[in-house]
Amino acid sequence: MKFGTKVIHAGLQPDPATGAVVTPIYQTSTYQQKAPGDHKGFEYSRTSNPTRKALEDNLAALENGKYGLCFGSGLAAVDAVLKLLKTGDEVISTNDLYGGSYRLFTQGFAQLGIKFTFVPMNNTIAIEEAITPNTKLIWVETPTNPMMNIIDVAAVATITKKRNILLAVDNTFATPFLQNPLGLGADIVMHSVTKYLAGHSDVIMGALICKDEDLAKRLYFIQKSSGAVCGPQDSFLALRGIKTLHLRMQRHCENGKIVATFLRTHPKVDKVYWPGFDDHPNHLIAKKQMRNYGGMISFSLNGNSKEDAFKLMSTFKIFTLAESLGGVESLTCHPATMTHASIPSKEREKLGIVDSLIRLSAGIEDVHDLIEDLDSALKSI
Ligand code: P1T
Repeated sequence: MKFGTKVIHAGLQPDPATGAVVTPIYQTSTYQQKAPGDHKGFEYSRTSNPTRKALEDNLAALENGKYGLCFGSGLAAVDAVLKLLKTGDEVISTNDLYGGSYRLFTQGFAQLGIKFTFVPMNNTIAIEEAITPNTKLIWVETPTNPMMNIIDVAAVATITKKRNILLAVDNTFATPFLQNPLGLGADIVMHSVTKYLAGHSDVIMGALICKDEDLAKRLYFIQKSSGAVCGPQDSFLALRGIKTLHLRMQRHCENGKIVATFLRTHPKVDKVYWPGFDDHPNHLIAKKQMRNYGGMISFSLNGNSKEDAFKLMSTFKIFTLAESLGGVESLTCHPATMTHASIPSKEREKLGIVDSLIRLSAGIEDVHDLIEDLDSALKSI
């Protein structure tokens, strides 16, 4: 099955009870048993729920995996991966990543005796040097949030496979429409379903997908034991959103390209970070492992003034100033004060998250309106 068919059909069947073509919202916490242990595969909705199961099977198919698990948020999915570890274990992570993941690592699991080392993941020597006998997990985000660096997943997988280290890839920015990390050698794919997958800025949800049965069993155990699952109504919304993922992603990519190209030629703009540019430092890796370059763009302003950045963002008429990304509507955010505030300012600056850095999520509106919005807001500063 091709991707555009899978989003609509994979893992989904007409409802066995009624023939309903659309997966119903099974708004139930529990299921009748004929005798203790004699049930139809569902016992209690923390463990499994038919609406959530349909979504989990659909996501597993989209990522060319075997097992899908959904959670109450993207961070709950990250949390479940980290619960595979124990005190004394070590994690090597991309140094440029979503601020909430960084906070969970450094202020959550580090307190429990798990050590985190952050390295620029395009430098395989830096990864090799950071590995110790206790390294159990490598955490990759690509494209990275917000600097749009691209990590060569296959190159990192060559390192992890040799040493029996788990490789998890946060595929939120790319989505399975643009890249499939399991095929590049990753063991676990993580998504903030909140973003492009659900796609309409109306759901908070996370997901994990893997191929290995033992790993899936360990993750299912964590999912049901910790209980950070999503509800049936949100599962329904995510399933509905995913049915148009391929169409939306096409438009996000087209609009992203036009927006990035416009910004690059603008005299008030300093740097534009978008992996589709030929001279993006990781463009060749992006070309190799992604099918297109997505709708996320970051840019900084000449003069690097925070006041100008704030003025610009509050002047926009269509780009809404808000956290999050990947919805049909265009959003903008100021990473240093919003999504990446938990990263110490010195670290942020080293990564390029400067005072005037602005992140855009190009939505699927008419691109002429997006360009006009950018143009008139840039004139105001
Ligand atoms: O918000 P939540 O569903 O818990 O997902 C967390 C998360 C994980 N990974 C990446 C790459 C993300 O971008 C996010 C959430 N990011 C934002 C809310 C944001 O505006 O960047």
